[in-house]
Amino acid sequence: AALEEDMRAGLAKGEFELYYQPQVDHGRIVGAEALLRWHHPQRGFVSPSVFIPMAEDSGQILPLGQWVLEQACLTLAQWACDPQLAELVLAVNVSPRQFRQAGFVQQVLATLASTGAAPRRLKLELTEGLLLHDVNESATRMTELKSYGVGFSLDDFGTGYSSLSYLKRLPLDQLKIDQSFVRDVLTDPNDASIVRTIVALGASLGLQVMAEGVETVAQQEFLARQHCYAWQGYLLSRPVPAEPFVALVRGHA
Ligand code: G
Ligand code: G
Ligand code: MN
Ligand code: NA
Repeated sequence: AALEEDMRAGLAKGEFELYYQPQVDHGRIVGAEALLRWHHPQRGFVSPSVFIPMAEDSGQILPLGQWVLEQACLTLAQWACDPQLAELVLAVNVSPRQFRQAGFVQQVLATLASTGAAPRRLKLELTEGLLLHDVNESATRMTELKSYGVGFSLDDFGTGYSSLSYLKRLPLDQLKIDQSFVRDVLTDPNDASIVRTIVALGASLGLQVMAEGVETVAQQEFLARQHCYAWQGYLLSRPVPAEPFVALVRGHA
């Protein structure tokens, strides 16, 4: 409860910050995933794996998620002024409660409009559990946002229900292979099979497949042999604040 109170106050006091982890396709940085960080004045750095579930339970995820969306869109609007950054796509994690709240679509559209961010540069990362809660309602919300150009990625793919019939009913753009499969892809034949299967599934459904948690050149080369050229992971960079991220893009070009 104390930490929940601190979250509410911390948002007002500017203790939260967006970090950016580069996403690569065919060797070029094509965008980033925005990842929330909390610098607590007494506890120091608090991990999102601790405070996001708490925020989801308490409902604090609604203002927090809205803050993330707004920061991400402000960042996109800034990048749009710089030719080296203007084409980057920013992926934002959306929590179940946030996605399901009444008016979510209007909130995203209003945030895009007020910040001047281009909808095409925004990608929302959703999870299977969130989408399957009510597939028809999910499809309706996604289709509306998609008509403006917003993209959709299915995060942590392979860890959820693996009921595949819903995939073709949802206007997704991308599957993200969960990092648990990438971690042992070179040593665990099951994980290697799962990765191959997801890549083939993406190809046959016309979805881009992105691997996450790539830490070694050998993992990246395995993925490339499966014709998976989109990835993110510590091999290139950990999530970093906006300035070093921009420096990384400029240095990488
Ligand atoms: O960097 P990592 O430790 O950043 O993130 C841990 C978990 O927190 C991941 O599951 C990630 O998706 C989640 N997370 C990070 N930032 C956000 C955010 O802005 N919104 C939501 N809903 N989840 C986030
Ligand atoms: O649940 P989601 O996929 O949004 O969370 C992404 C999480 O993965 C974040 O905590 C992020 O910091 C972490 N992450 C990103 N790249 C790597 C990596 O190469 N290795 C590991 N172990 N974690 C990573
Ligand atoms: Mn994610
Ligand atoms: Na993930």
